[in-house]
Amino acid sequence: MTNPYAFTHALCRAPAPSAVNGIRADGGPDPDFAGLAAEHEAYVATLRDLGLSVEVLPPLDDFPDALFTEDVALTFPEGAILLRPGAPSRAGEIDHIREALAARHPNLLEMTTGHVDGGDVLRLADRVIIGLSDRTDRAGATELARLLDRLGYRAEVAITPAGVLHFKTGCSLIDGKTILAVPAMRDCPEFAGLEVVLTPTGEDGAANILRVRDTVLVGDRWLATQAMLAARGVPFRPMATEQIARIDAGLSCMSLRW
Ligand code: CIR
Repeated sequence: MTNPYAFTHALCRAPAPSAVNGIRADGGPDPDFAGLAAEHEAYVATLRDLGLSVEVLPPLDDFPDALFTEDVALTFPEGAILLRPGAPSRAGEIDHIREALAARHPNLLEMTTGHVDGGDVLRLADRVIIGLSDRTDRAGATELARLLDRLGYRAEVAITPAGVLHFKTGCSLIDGKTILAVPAMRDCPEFAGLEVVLTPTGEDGAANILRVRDTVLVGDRWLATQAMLAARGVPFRPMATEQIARIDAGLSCMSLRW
């Protein structure tokens, strides 16, 4: 059993101006670039304030979604795995992060078949859950489970509900034994043995919190979720996410952590 959020390092990527063209499922309005960049800067500053050593890679204008480094790799103290993102426009991102990862993780493994987005991978204390989704297919999950085994991690494959972009769009760790989940994921069989706390009514968008050491980062407009965390005695920091949410992202997406 290892603590899945005792991070010391993070790898981020600055947003390029093209981030305003990032993928979104509902075809909603573009984010405001200055606002999005400010949200990213505040996020990096917060990770540093929580004690992490954070490196920020240069922006990639050819890849509007490249600021979401979480989707292209998995990082652990024992090594890292380069993934194969499921959106065609994001596939080339891995060629721009391979070198940076290899420099930080000498034990760098690489998927060679199927597709997995890191947003579909939830690390628990004793195992890793891979959620099948529109981005993560069975072949990719099988390949990733094989690579995770080489790093000493057991994997389980779960189903992401239809309409939820990534597995972690709908659930995240509050602590090692407690999951925050949207109601559509309350009966996920892989959560057996864990306490599942549901997002309050109207706050499905809050589910992508990020636990970093003793603190939970949570979207600043999710007041009922914040009240729930406060009632549970969980230290939290409200973060602005309005602009990144316009391109379907939340708080875990903007970093790789180990
Ligand atoms: C995408 O659709 O790929 C980006 N616009 C959002 C990625 C969010 N990443 C994540 O949930 N891990």
